[in-house]
Amino acid sequence: MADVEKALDDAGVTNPHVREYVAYWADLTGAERVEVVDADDDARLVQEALDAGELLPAGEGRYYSRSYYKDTARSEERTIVATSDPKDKGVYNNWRPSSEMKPLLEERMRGASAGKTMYVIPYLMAPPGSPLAPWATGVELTDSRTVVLHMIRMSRVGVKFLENLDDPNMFVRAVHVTGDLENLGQGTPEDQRYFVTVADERTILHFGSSYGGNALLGKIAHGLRQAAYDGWASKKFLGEQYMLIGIHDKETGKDYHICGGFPSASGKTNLAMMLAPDGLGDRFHVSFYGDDIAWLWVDEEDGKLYGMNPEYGVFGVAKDTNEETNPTALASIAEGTGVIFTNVAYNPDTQEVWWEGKTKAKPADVTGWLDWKGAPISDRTPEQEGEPWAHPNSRFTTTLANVPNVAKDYDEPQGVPIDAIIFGGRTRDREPLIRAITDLAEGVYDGLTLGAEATAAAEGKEGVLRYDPMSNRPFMAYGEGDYAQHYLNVVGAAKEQPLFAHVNWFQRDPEDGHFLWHGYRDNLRPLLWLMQLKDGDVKGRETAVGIIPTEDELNLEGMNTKPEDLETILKINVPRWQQEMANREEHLQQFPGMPDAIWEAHRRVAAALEEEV
Ligand code: SPV
Ligand code: MN
Repeated sequence: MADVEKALDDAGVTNPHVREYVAYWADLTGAERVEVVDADDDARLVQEALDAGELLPAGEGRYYSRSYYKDTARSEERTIVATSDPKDKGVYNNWRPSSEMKPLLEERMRGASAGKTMYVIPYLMAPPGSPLAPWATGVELTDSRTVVLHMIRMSRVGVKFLENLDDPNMFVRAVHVTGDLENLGQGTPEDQRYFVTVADERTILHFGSSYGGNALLGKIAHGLRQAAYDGWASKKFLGEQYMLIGIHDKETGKDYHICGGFPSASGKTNLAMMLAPDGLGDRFHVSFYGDDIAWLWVDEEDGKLYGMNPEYGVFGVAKDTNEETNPTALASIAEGTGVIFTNVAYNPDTQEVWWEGKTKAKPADVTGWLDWKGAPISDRTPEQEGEPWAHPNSRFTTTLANVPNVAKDYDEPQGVPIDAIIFGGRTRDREPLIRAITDLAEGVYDGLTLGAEATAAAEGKEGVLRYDPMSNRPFMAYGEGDYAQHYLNVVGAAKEQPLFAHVNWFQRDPEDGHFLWHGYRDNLRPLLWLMQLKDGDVKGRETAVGIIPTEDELNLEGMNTKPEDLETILKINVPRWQQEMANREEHLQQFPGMPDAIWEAHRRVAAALEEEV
């Protein structure tokens, strides 16, 4: 058995609650060794992982890992929020009583780390000194070294984050046990996996996966589900799946900060890492704070709404990342960055990696290339020709500091004042390029009715949205009605209200299907308009669903958009919107206790649309 006391003593862990927690799980999981890790251990752990074949070299200071082929994504069906209060049950949180789930997880985890090392990862999901740090402290226990290496990139890791806690018992207990991946029946009726957040006990128990979102417990389970619950229980903050950027106007000296939620595959990471388009780069600088999570709160002293990214790195989708879509992401995974690639294609002879969309064409010479499962491309039969080389959910994991335009103050404890909260899906019609919303309840209503278009991948009827409220559908921790009220309360407490806006980069021509807006770096243009609106420098045009820019208000310098395309994306198709309103009503009706303010906002928008006919 592991000598837990010695491992904790050697690492200088004095907190008795942490010691007791580690000892309990070391005993239950049957781990052979216990090792407390610190970010400073990275180089040694990388070398150990290379020696063990868990990582493979992908050029200087770049690494490659492959996960078990049935373990490549988050599993929403197996993810559960458990508490002792049935009132916490929501539509999306898969609520179950904690009295049922805890014994079940303990049973799965008992003895499951036999022969393995249990790593103890003290972490902080916040810049050090943040007013939200008490909710950001956690200790992940994992039996996977690859998970440790990812956690070191994605969160701040070290024993020092456990020192001087106001309440020494206030840290998230996050237990990850990989399990026997080849015998877990992933995706079958006998699925053995469980990913449980026992939210009212601040305990996370994840069994049966070593893939990112299931295993990096600081990120999704703590950073989103637990944080959402804690923010509500404490009445102090929101934990949202938002990107966060800064815009600096060199002419006026002003700084703006915008955060926002986008359902998967709506370009959130590309937006977060965008640079100003060539024509505007002399005047505006865009800086990167985060691509996936923001915690928002109101400072009681100055009454401003603040936001910060609790993460320390980026766990980005590799597919389609290239010089046009995301040049800063490419720079952040260059040689020497310590990046870890997962499930992309790999060439052990040349140590190169490749994914669909990295370059227009696949590498012409297939010699040495292996697909994400490790099978040689040269062995493919003609029928396998069309199969992707990389898994569609293959990833790169790199620290924020590697992103060339990372904000200078990304690590500062005070966070940044939030000027606007934006939502955006991928919608082929109806949604204009941008519509600004000045009313809080209408903004929250807009977020609650956010969705992504049904595609072949996510089944549904074409043109009908798969609603993803606030892009939080997989991370909802408590009832949606309570969530809406809490959102109204937190943001409503700000002295200066942020603007809300809905954006859409994906409208298509109904005839030939071409995108009506170029997107990528040009997405800065509507955001600049939004900031001008905030400053009172433009007025826009009022519509039933918000304020939209007039054509001459948008700065299109250096861009050649066809006038007819521009006209389409700056207009409201009222009959199409009225159709959508009926779907929204049905969507909102499933949530008990939705605040009156949200229903009133819905009715106001519906009535305004009637008037616009
Ligand atoms: C997401 O799926 O939204 C992610 C990646 O950000 S994961 O950590 O896998 O959840
Ligand atoms: Mn995400």
